[in-house]
Parts: sequence; C-alpha cells; structure tokens
Amino acid sequence: MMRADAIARILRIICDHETFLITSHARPDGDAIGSALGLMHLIESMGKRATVAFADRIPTMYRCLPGIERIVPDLPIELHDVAILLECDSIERTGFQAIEAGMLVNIDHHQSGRTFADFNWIDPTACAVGAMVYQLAVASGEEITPEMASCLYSAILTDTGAFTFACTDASTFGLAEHLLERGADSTAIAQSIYFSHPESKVRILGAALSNLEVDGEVAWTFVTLDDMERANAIVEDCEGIVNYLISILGVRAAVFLREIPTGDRFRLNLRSKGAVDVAEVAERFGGGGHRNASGCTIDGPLAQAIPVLVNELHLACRSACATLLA
Ligand SMILES: [Mn+2]
Repeated sequence: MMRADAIARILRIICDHETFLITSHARPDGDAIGSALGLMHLIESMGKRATVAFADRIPTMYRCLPGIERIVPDLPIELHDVAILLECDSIERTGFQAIEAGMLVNIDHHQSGRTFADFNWIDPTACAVGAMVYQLAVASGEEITPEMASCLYSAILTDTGAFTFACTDASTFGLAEHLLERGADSTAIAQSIYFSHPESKVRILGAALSNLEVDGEVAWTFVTLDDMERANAIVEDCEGIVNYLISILGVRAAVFLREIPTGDRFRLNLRSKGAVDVAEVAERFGGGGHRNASGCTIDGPLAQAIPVLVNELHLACRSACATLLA
C-alpha cells in the first residue's frame, strides 16, 4: 500500500471513531514514548479522546515530554473504539497480556514488522515511528503544537542516535527543522535525555565496561544481577551501554547481555555497523529489530551462551563481507 493511502486510511479511522488507546513496546524508548504522546496530542486536536498506556516504567529521562503525566501503567477497563500499537510486531510486544478494542491499528518502522492488526502501516524507510506520526499530523491539516513537536522531535532525536545513524538523511534534518520551528524545545530535551543520568546508570556502565571483551570485529559484555545490585541499578540504567561497545574502532558487531531475574536468562542488546545484520541474529533467538540494532532474550549460563553468540556475530560480519563482494 502506498504511503499516502495508508495515511489517508488511518486519518479516516481516527475521524470515524471516538476513543483511542495508544501503546507501544515493553521497555519503552524515546521513539515509543515520543510517538505515542505525539499521536495522543494529534488525536486530541482532532477532537477525539485518547488514552496512552505503557506496561513498563517510563525512564526518567523522558519525564520532560509534554503529556508524560497522562501515561497510565494499566490498560483501562473501558473498551476503546480503536487501539493503536506503535512499533510492535505483536500484541505480546506491548508487555500487556491482551488488548481488547473494536479495531487494532499497527504503525511500525521495523524491518521485522508484522501485519497482525486490522490495519497495518509498516514503513522500514522511516527513521522513527515519530516521523510516521509527523506525516499523519501534516496530512491531517491540524496545527502542529509545541507539545506535539517536542514529543515527535524526541522520538526522532533518540531513534536516529542524535542524527548519527544510517537512516539519517537530509529529510531527517528537514523534519527536525520543521519541529523546532513549531516550538520543539531541543535544548530542554537534550538536557533531559543526555545530561540527567542517575548515578546508578554511570555505575552500572562502569561494571559493564570492566567485563568488556573484544575479539576482532566482535565486542561483548554483560552485567549480572549482582552487578545490578552493587550499582543500585534498575533495568533502564542499562539502556545505551551497548553503544559504547559498538563505538570501538574496528568493531562491527556488539552485544550487551543483562541477567534477568527469571533464573539464568539474559536480555540482549545487539548493535552493528554498516551491512552487518544483527536483526537476523536476534531473530534466530526469537527477537527482532533493525539491521543495526536489535534485541532478544536467551538462556544462560553465560559460559555457554557467549561462545554461541560471538560465533553468530562473527558469521554476521563475514556474511556482510560476502554480500559486498558478490
Ligand atoms: Mn523506533
């Protein structure tokens, strides 16, 4: 389906209904939260009612986003006309058991996106779901308010790695320009997202970096439940640790493993550079994501899991070379 058709369909769905439930994936990131709140502001300016629910805690750094206080941790009992899921490949991905609504809409920009809903708009060329919500806002003819602009700018800022990932192009900066013109407070947002870390976040980073291993093009590290306790860290403090690994010169694939409380299992964040595909690696373990950023969960113990993973990452690096030579 053409992008313009998908946008028209979603705007029609909004016009034809009254109440909307908006949610996104578990362990929400800046795009999940920013695009959900941006969409909430849009739906409300179209004269409709919107509820935003997230199964997991909102990380402190996003507390600056306008409307953040409206997010609820539980699904409302009231049945909504439409539930809109942002960057989820299934209902499960939301972290909620089930989502009941008259209709399900799925908006996603992941390569691994699936058409599980009644209406699906998946655009893997979009740098963020926030950019897709922005297109909806422009097509709706509604005014882009400073609140909406700040939410969508945060989504795009974080999902492009502060405008550094490969998905960033001239149009991304055009988008940022437009959102700043509409009143997005880029300085306050940067201050909140990049310069307001709790001490525990920096301490768990220290623990992770002290476990760092590098083998050629592959880097990996982990934190255990003990490390987490010593640093007084919570899960969101581990966000972004993997980026330090992939920042190493010569490293093309990296994985960060975090032990989860449900007995000898690990949550993985994978990153890669260029043509190296870590979405494929994550998919092999039941996860998903983008070519250069993905995640999954695997069983321990570490001594068994790490060699398997490192081997997969070496293979991913090699097959990226093979593709280039073919
Ligand atoms: Mn995203």
